Amino acid sequence: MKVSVIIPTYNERDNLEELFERIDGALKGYDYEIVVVDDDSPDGTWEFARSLAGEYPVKVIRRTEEKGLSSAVIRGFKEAAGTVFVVMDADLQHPPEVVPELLNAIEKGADIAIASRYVPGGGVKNWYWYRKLISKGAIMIGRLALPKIRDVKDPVSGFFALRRDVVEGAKLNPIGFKILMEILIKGRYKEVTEVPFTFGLRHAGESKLGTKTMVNYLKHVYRLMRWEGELDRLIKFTLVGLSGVVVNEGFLWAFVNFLGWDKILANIPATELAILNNFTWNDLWTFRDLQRKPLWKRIATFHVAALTGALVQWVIYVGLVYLGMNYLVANLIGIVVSFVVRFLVNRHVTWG
Ligand SMILES: Nc1nc2c(ncn2[C@@H]2O[C@H](COP(=O)(O)OP(=O)(O)OP(=O)(O)O)[C@@H](O)[C@H]2O)c(=O)[nH]1
Ligand SMILES: [Mg+2]
Repeated sequence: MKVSVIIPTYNERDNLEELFERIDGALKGYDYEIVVVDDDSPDGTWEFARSLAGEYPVKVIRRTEEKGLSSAVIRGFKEAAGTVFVVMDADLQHPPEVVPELLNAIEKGADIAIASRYVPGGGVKNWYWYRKLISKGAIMIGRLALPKIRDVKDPVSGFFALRRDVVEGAKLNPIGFKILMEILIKGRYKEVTEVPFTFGLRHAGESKLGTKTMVNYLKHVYRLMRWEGELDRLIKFTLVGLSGVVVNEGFLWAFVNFLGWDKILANIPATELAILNNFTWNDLWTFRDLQRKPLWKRIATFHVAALTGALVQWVIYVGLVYLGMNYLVANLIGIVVSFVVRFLVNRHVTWG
Protein backbone atom coordinates (compact mmCIF):
# COMPACT_ATOMS: atom_id res chain seq x y z
CA MET A 1 0.00 0.00 0.00
CA LYS A 2 1.03 3.58 -0.61
CA VAL A 3 0.26 6.00 2.19
CA SER A 4 -0.61 9.68 1.83
CA VAL A 5 -0.43 11.62 5.07
CA ILE A 6 -2.65 14.67 4.64
CA ILE A 7 -1.94 17.59 6.93
CA PRO A 8 -4.04 20.77 6.87
CA THR A 9 -2.07 23.70 8.20
CA TYR A 10 -2.54 27.28 9.15
CA ASN A 11 0.39 29.04 10.85
CA GLU A 12 2.11 25.84 11.91
CA ARG A 13 5.63 26.71 10.80
CA ASP A 14 7.23 25.98 14.17
CA ASN A 15 5.82 22.47 14.32
CA LEU A 16 6.85 21.23 10.89
CA GLU A 17 10.41 20.07 11.50
CA GLU A 18 9.59 17.85 14.43
CA LEU A 19 6.40 16.70 12.74
CA PHE A 20 8.09 15.55 9.54
CA GLU A 21 10.96 13.97 11.42
CA ARG A 22 8.66 11.92 13.61
CA ILE A 23 6.41 10.91 10.71
CA ASP A 24 9.47 9.78 8.80
CA GLY A 25 10.67 7.79 11.81
CA ALA A 26 7.28 6.19 12.36
CA LEU A 27 6.78 5.29 8.70
CA LYS A 28 10.14 3.64 8.05
CA GLY A 29 9.54 0.81 5.66
CA TYR A 30 6.35 2.33 4.27
CA ASP A 31 5.98 3.89 0.86
CA TYR A 32 4.57 7.25 1.86
CA GLU A 33 4.14 10.90 0.98
CA ILE A 34 3.14 13.91 3.05
CA VAL A 35 0.57 16.27 1.56
CA VAL A 36 0.49 19.64 3.30
CA VAL A 37 -2.54 21.77 2.48
CA ASP A 38 -1.84 25.27 3.68
CA ASP A 39 -4.15 28.26 3.42
CA ASP A 40 -1.48 30.79 2.56
CA SER A 41 -0.38 31.08 6.19
CA PRO A 42 1.05 34.50 7.07
CA ASP A 43 3.88 32.77 8.94
CA GLY A 44 4.96 31.12 5.69
CA THR A 45 4.17 27.54 6.66
CA TRP A 46 3.85 26.60 2.97
CA GLU A 47 7.23 28.10 2.13
CA PHE A 48 8.97 26.38 5.00
CA ALA A 49 7.28 23.07 4.20
CA ARG A 50 8.55 23.35 0.61
CA SER A 51 12.06 23.96 1.89
CA LEU A 52 11.89 20.61 3.70
CA ALA A 53 10.82 18.78 0.55
CA GLY A 54 14.41 17.82 -0.19
CA GLU A 55 14.66 15.93 3.07
CA TYR A 56 11.21 14.37 3.19
CA PRO A 57 8.68 13.29 0.55
CA VAL A 58 6.53 16.39 0.96
CA LYS A 59 4.07 17.87 -1.47
CA VAL A 60 2.81 21.33 -0.56
CA ILE A 61 -0.43 22.86 -1.73
CA ARG A 62 -0.75 26.56 -1.07
CA ARG A 63 -4.36 27.66 -1.32
CA THR A 64 -5.07 31.31 -1.79
CA GLU A 65 -8.70 31.23 -2.91
CA GLU A 66 -10.17 28.88 -0.35
CA LYS A 67 -10.03 28.56 3.40
CA GLY A 68 -11.17 26.08 6.02
CA LEU A 69 -10.10 22.87 7.64
CA SER A 70 -12.56 20.46 6.01
CA SER A 71 -12.10 21.83 2.52
CA ALA A 72 -8.33 21.60 3.02
CA VAL A 73 -8.62 17.90 3.86
CA ILE A 74 -10.88 17.29 0.86
CA ARG A 75 -8.37 19.07 -1.35
CA GLY A 76 -5.70 16.80 0.15
CA PHE A 77 -7.72 13.73 -0.86
CA LYS A 78 -7.82 15.03 -4.43
CA GLU A 79 -4.08 15.62 -4.58
CA ALA A 80 -2.99 12.46 -2.77
CA ALA A 81 -1.48 9.61 -4.74
CA GLY A 82 -1.79 6.91 -2.06
CA THR A 83 -4.15 3.98 -1.72
CA VAL A 84 -4.53 4.76 1.97
CA PHE A 85 -5.02 8.27 3.35
CA VAL A 86 -4.04 9.41 6.83
CA VAL A 87 -5.38 12.72 8.11
CA MET A 88 -3.69 14.44 11.03
CA ASP A 89 -3.05 17.86 12.58
CA ALA A 90 0.27 19.62 12.31
CA ASP A 91 0.62 20.68 15.93
CA LEU A 92 1.77 17.28 17.27
CA GLN A 93 -1.40 16.71 19.24
CA HIS A 94 -1.66 13.70 16.99
CA PRO A 95 1.45 11.63 17.73
CA PRO A 96 2.91 10.32 14.44
CA GLU A 97 3.89 7.13 16.28
CA VAL A 98 0.20 6.11 16.25
CA VAL A 99 0.03 6.17 12.44
CA PRO A 100 1.48 2.62 12.01
CA GLU A 101 -1.23 1.33 14.37
CA LEU A 102 -3.88 2.92 12.17
CA LEU A 103 -2.28 1.39 9.09
CA ASN A 104 -2.21 -2.01 10.81
CA ALA A 105 -5.92 -1.76 11.44
CA ILE A 106 -6.47 -0.96 7.76
CA GLU A 107 -4.28 -3.90 6.73
CA LYS A 108 -6.38 -6.14 8.97
CA GLY A 109 -9.51 -5.17 7.06
CA ALA A 110 -10.83 -1.92 8.49
CA ASP A 111 -11.98 0.63 5.92
CA ILE A 112 -11.63 3.46 8.39
CA ALA A 113 -9.29 3.46 11.40
CA ILE A 114 -9.83 6.25 13.89
CA ALA A 115 -7.28 7.41 16.44
CA SER A 116 -9.71 7.69 19.30
CA ARG A 117 -9.62 9.55 22.59
CA TYR A 118 -12.60 7.72 23.95
CA VAL A 119 -11.84 4.01 23.74
CA PRO A 120 -10.04 2.23 26.61
CA GLY A 121 -6.39 3.28 26.63
CA GLY A 122 -7.10 6.63 24.99
CA GLY A 123 -7.69 9.99 26.59
CA VAL A 124 -7.02 13.67 26.78
CA LYS A 125 -4.21 15.29 28.73
CA ASN A 126 -4.19 18.66 30.48
CA TRP A 127 -7.70 19.62 29.48
CA TYR A 128 -9.84 21.71 31.79
CA TRP A 129 -12.93 19.86 32.97
CA TYR A 130 -15.18 22.10 30.89
CA ARG A 131 -13.35 21.34 27.65
CA LYS A 132 -13.81 17.64 28.40
CA LEU A 133 -17.46 18.17 29.17
CA ILE A 134 -18.10 20.12 25.96
CA SER A 135 -16.21 17.54 23.91
CA LYS A 136 -18.09 14.59 25.39
CA GLY A 137 -21.43 16.39 25.22
CA ALA A 138 -20.91 17.30 21.57
CA ILE A 139 -20.05 13.71 20.71
CA MET A 140 -23.09 12.42 22.57
CA ILE A 141 -25.36 14.78 20.62
CA GLY A 142 -23.84 13.63 17.34
CA ARG A 143 -24.19 9.94 18.15
CA LEU A 144 -27.79 10.35 19.29
CA ALA A 145 -28.81 12.48 16.33
CA LEU A 146 -27.10 10.24 13.78
CA PRO A 147 -27.81 6.56 14.52
CA LYS A 148 -25.43 5.49 11.75
CA ILE A 149 -22.46 6.57 13.86
CA ARG A 150 -23.78 5.68 17.28
CA ASP A 151 -21.22 2.91 17.83
CA VAL A 152 -18.28 5.20 17.06
CA LYS A 153 -16.78 6.53 20.30
CA ASP A 154 -14.86 9.43 18.77
CA PRO A 155 -16.57 10.43 15.51
CA VAL A 156 -15.08 13.93 15.60
CA SER A 157 -11.43 12.96 15.84
CA GLY A 158 -9.19 14.81 13.41
CA PHE A 159 -6.78 11.88 13.31
CA PHE A 160 -7.71 8.86 11.18
CA ALA A 161 -6.79 6.64 8.27
CA LEU A 162 -8.99 5.32 5.48
CA ARG A 163 -8.92 3.44 2.23
CA ARG A 164 -9.02 5.67 -0.79
CA ASP A 165 -12.33 4.20 -2.06
CA VAL A 166 -14.12 5.30 1.13
CA VAL A 167 -14.07 8.91 -0.02
CA GLU A 168 -13.61 8.55 -3.76
CA GLY A 169 -16.84 9.71 -5.33
CA ALA A 170 -18.40 10.64 -1.98
CA LYS A 171 -20.18 13.99 -1.95
CA LEU A 172 -18.31 15.52 0.95
CA ASN A 173 -19.40 18.99 1.93
CA PRO A 174 -16.38 21.27 2.31
CA ILE A 175 -18.19 23.54 4.76
CA GLY A 176 -18.86 20.55 6.98
CA PHE A 177 -17.23 21.27 10.29
CA LYS A 178 -15.99 17.84 11.32
CA ILE A 179 -14.60 16.05 8.32
CA LEU A 180 -14.52 12.60 9.94
CA MET A 181 -18.22 12.81 10.77
CA GLU A 182 -18.92 13.88 7.21
CA ILE A 183 -17.00 10.83 5.97
CA LEU A 184 -18.69 8.46 8.43
CA ILE A 185 -22.08 9.57 7.13
CA LYS A 186 -21.36 9.88 3.41
CA GLY A 187 -18.40 7.59 2.79
CA ARG A 188 -18.48 4.08 1.36
CA TYR A 189 -17.28 1.65 4.03
CA LYS A 190 -18.16 -1.37 6.13
CA GLU A 191 -15.74 -1.65 9.00
CA VAL A 192 -14.59 1.03 11.40
CA THR A 193 -11.88 0.40 14.00
CA GLU A 194 -10.81 2.72 16.79
CA VAL A 195 -7.26 2.82 18.06
CA PRO A 196 -6.62 4.55 21.39
CA PHE A 197 -4.36 7.59 21.65
CA THR A 198 -3.82 10.46 24.04
CA PHE A 199 -4.60 13.95 22.85
CA GLY A 200 -2.62 16.64 24.65
CA LEU A 201 -2.10 20.36 24.25
CA ARG A 202 -0.66 21.74 21.04
CA HIS A 203 3.12 21.88 20.67
CA ALA A 204 3.61 25.42 19.33
CA GLY A 205 1.48 28.13 17.77
CA GLU A 206 -2.11 29.08 18.40
CA SER A 207 -5.42 27.31 18.31
CA LYS A 208 -7.67 28.16 15.38
CA LEU A 209 -10.80 27.06 17.10
CA GLY A 210 -12.87 29.97 18.32
CA THR A 211 -16.13 30.44 20.12
CA LYS A 212 -18.24 29.73 17.04
CA THR A 213 -17.10 26.12 17.17
CA MET A 214 -20.09 24.73 19.01
CA VAL A 215 -22.62 26.52 16.82
CA ASN A 216 -20.84 25.32 13.69
CA TYR A 217 -20.77 21.81 15.04
CA LEU A 218 -24.50 21.82 15.72
CA LYS A 219 -25.13 23.20 12.24
CA HIS A 220 -23.08 20.36 10.81
CA VAL A 221 -24.98 17.74 12.80
CA TYR A 222 -28.22 19.33 11.57
CA ARG A 223 -27.11 19.17 7.93
CA LEU A 224 -26.08 15.53 8.31
CA MET A 225 -29.44 14.74 9.93
CA ARG A 226 -31.11 16.18 6.87
CA TRP A 227 -28.87 14.16 4.57
CA GLU A 228 -29.66 10.98 6.50
CA GLY A 229 -33.41 11.62 6.50
CA GLU A 230 -33.40 11.82 10.28
CA LEU A 231 -34.85 15.31 10.18
CA ASP A 232 -37.80 14.03 8.13
CA ARG A 233 -38.39 11.42 10.79
CA LEU A 234 -38.34 14.07 13.49
CA ILE A 235 -40.94 16.08 11.59
CA LYS A 236 -43.14 13.03 11.00
CA PHE A 237 -42.81 12.05 14.65
CA THR A 238 -43.96 15.54 15.62
CA LEU A 239 -46.98 15.40 13.32
CA VAL A 240 -47.92 11.98 14.64
CA GLY A 241 -47.60 13.33 18.18
CA LEU A 242 -50.00 16.15 17.34
CA SER A 243 -52.49 13.67 15.87
CA GLY A 244 -52.25 11.85 19.20
CA VAL A 245 -53.35 14.97 21.03
CA VAL A 246 -56.49 15.09 18.88
CA VAL A 247 -57.20 11.39 19.47
CA ASN A 248 -56.64 11.75 23.21
CA GLU A 249 -58.93 14.78 23.56
CA GLY A 250 -61.55 13.35 21.23
CA PHE A 251 -61.92 10.05 23.03
CA LEU A 252 -61.83 11.70 26.46
CA TRP A 253 -64.66 13.98 25.37
CA ALA A 254 -66.64 11.08 23.86
CA PHE A 255 -66.20 8.82 26.90
CA VAL A 256 -67.33 11.54 29.29
CA ASN A 257 -70.14 12.95 27.12
CA PHE A 258 -71.63 9.90 25.43
CA LEU A 259 -70.73 7.10 27.79
CA GLY A 260 -70.91 9.13 31.00
CA TRP A 261 -67.58 7.77 32.24
CA ASP A 262 -65.76 9.26 35.19
CA LYS A 263 -63.51 12.13 34.08
CA ILE A 264 -60.50 10.85 36.00
CA LEU A 265 -60.80 7.23 34.86
CA ALA A 266 -61.76 8.06 31.26
CA ASN A 267 -58.34 9.66 30.84
CA ILE A 268 -56.63 6.26 31.04
CA PRO A 269 -58.24 4.56 28.00
CA ALA A 270 -58.13 7.87 26.09
CA THR A 271 -54.38 8.08 26.66
CA GLU A 272 -53.85 4.44 25.72
CA LEU A 273 -55.80 4.93 22.49
CA ALA A 274 -53.62 7.94 21.67
CA ILE A 275 -50.50 5.86 22.31
CA LEU A 276 -51.79 3.15 19.98
CA ASN A 277 -52.67 5.75 17.37
CA ASN A 278 -49.17 7.21 17.56
CA PHE A 279 -47.56 3.79 17.45
CA THR A 280 -49.47 2.81 14.34
CA TRP A 281 -48.61 5.95 12.38
CA ASN A 282 -44.99 5.89 13.48
CA ASP A 283 -44.67 2.22 12.60
CA LEU A 284 -46.28 2.60 9.17
CA TRP A 285 -44.90 5.99 8.30
CA THR A 286 -42.13 7.59 10.39
CA PHE A 287 -40.06 4.44 10.86
CA ARG A 288 -41.55 2.29 8.11
CA ASP A 289 -38.13 1.16 6.91
CA LEU A 290 -36.98 0.15 10.39
CA GLN A 291 -39.44 -2.55 11.41
CA ARG A 292 -36.70 -4.93 12.47
CA LYS A 293 -37.87 -5.99 15.94
CA PRO A 294 -40.97 -8.19 16.30
CA LEU A 295 -44.22 -6.22 16.45
CA TRP A 296 -44.92 -7.00 20.10
CA LYS A 297 -41.48 -5.72 21.07
CA ARG A 298 -42.00 -2.53 19.13
CA ILE A 299 -45.33 -1.97 20.83
CA ALA A 300 -43.84 -2.73 24.24
CA THR A 301 -40.85 -0.40 23.90
CA PHE A 302 -43.09 2.30 22.47
CA HIS A 303 -45.07 2.14 25.69
CA VAL A 304 -41.89 2.22 27.75
CA ALA A 305 -40.85 5.35 25.84
CA ALA A 306 -44.23 6.98 26.46
CA LEU A 307 -44.04 6.19 30.16
CA THR A 308 -40.45 7.39 30.42
CA GLY A 309 -41.40 10.60 28.63
CA ALA A 310 -44.29 11.22 30.98
CA LEU A 311 -42.06 10.61 33.99
CA VAL A 312 -39.35 12.91 32.71
CA GLN A 313 -41.93 15.59 32.01
CA TRP A 314 -43.33 15.32 35.51
CA VAL A 315 -39.93 15.36 37.23
CA ILE A 316 -38.86 18.45 35.26
CA TYR A 317 -42.15 20.18 36.00
CA VAL A 318 -41.97 19.51 39.73
CA GLY A 319 -38.27 20.40 39.89
CA LEU A 320 -38.56 23.68 38.01
CA VAL A 321 -41.69 24.79 39.87
CA TYR A 322 -39.89 23.99 43.11
CA LEU A 323 -37.01 26.21 41.95
CA GLY A 324 -39.49 29.04 41.49
CA MET A 325 -40.10 28.97 37.75
CA ASN A 326 -43.48 29.95 36.32
CA TYR A 327 -45.52 26.72 36.15
CA LEU A 328 -46.56 27.13 32.52
CA VAL A 329 -42.99 27.72 31.37
CA ALA A 330 -41.86 24.78 33.51
CA ASN A 331 -44.47 22.55 31.89
CA LEU A 332 -43.47 23.68 28.40
CA ILE A 333 -39.83 22.78 29.09
CA GLY A 334 -40.99 19.44 30.45
CA ILE A 335 -43.01 18.79 27.29
CA VAL A 336 -40.09 19.62 25.01
CA VAL A 337 -37.61 17.45 26.91
CA SER A 338 -40.13 14.61 27.10
CA PHE A 339 -40.61 14.87 23.34
CA VAL A 340 -36.88 14.62 22.70
CA VAL A 341 -36.55 11.67 25.10
CA ARG A 342 -39.42 9.83 23.44
CA PHE A 343 -38.05 10.44 19.97
CA LEU A 344 -34.60 9.19 20.94
CA VAL A 345 -35.79 6.09 22.80
CA ASN A 346 -38.03 5.17 19.89
CA ARG A 347 -35.42 5.89 17.24
CA HIS A 348 -32.67 3.96 18.99
CA VAL A 349 -34.64 1.16 20.68
CA THR A 350 -38.11 0.62 19.25
CA TRP A 351 -36.96 1.13 15.68
CA GLY A 352 -33.22 0.92 16.40
N1 LIG B 1 -5.54 24.54 5.77
C1 LIG B 1 -6.14 24.87 6.93
N2 LIG B 1 -5.76 24.25 8.08
C2 LIG B 1 -6.38 24.61 9.22
C3 LIG B 1 -7.40 25.58 9.28
N3 LIG B 1 -7.82 25.68 10.57
C4 LIG B 1 -7.07 24.84 11.29
N4 LIG B 1 -6.18 24.19 10.49
C5 LIG B 1 -5.22 23.14 10.87
O1 LIG B 1 -5.97 22.06 11.36
C6 LIG B 1 -5.34 21.45 12.47
C7 LIG B 1 -6.26 21.52 13.69
O2 LIG B 1 -6.44 22.85 14.15
P1 LIG B 1 -6.16 23.26 15.67
O3 LIG B 1 -6.14 24.73 15.78
O4 LIG B 1 -4.94 22.54 16.13
O5 LIG B 1 -7.45 22.69 16.41
P2 LIG B 1 -7.49 21.86 17.78
O6 LIG B 1 -6.39 20.84 17.78
O7 LIG B 1 -8.86 21.34 17.95
O8 LIG B 1 -7.23 22.97 18.88
P3 LIG B 1 -5.93 23.10 19.86
O9 LIG B 1 -6.11 22.07 20.95
O10 LIG B 1 -5.98 24.48 20.39
O11 LIG B 1 -4.73 22.86 19.02
C8 LIG B 1 -4.01 22.19 12.62
O12 LIG B 1 -3.02 21.50 11.91
C9 LIG B 1 -4.29 23.53 11.99
O13 LIG B 1 -3.14 24.16 11.50
C10 LIG B 1 -7.79 26.20 8.04
O14 LIG B 1 -8.67 27.04 7.98
N5 LIG B 1 -7.12 25.79 6.91
MG1 LIG C 1 -4.55 21.29 17.60
